[in-house]
Amino acid sequence: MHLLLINGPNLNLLGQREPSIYGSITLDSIELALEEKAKEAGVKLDCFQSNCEGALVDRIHQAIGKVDAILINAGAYTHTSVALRDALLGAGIPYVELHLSNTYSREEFRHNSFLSDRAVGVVSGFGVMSYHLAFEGIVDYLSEDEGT
Ligand code: CA2
Repeated sequence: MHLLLINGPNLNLLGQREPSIYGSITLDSIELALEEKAKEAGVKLDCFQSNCEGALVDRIHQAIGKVDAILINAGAYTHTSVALRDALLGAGIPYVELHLSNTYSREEFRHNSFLSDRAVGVVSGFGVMSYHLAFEGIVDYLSEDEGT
């Protein structure tokens, strides 16, 4: 099983700014912990972060035919990007949308997602744990597929 974790704009600042909203753990340590978890589960995990919409689209295209599923925290692009939606649907790769914060308890503009209606699942509001829950959820989902 091969997974790709994608993080969008500003998530490289994790642990350095606004700890009251996003926590004090850095993106590097989130990725390291997930890589460790993936290793234990016998899963290959690639990680990618960019602040640029086009770079995120390009990375999704590169995953076509190579990756079984994508875990994506698209950051603010979640609420704005038809291009990311088109890339994910065009790639035909199952994906999980995830967020550190509960976007529904925040400003109204964060209540819309261009990704969630076609996601396998959405995890929002559990801080760093959202990444772990998304990982476990998609591994379980893909394992059930393998069994049928
Ligand atoms: O809760 C999430 O994970 C979000 O995807 C985070 C995005 C926000 O636009 C979404 O509505 C919800 C923002 C990421 C910004 O990350 C920062 C981290 C530290 C300091 C400043 C920004």
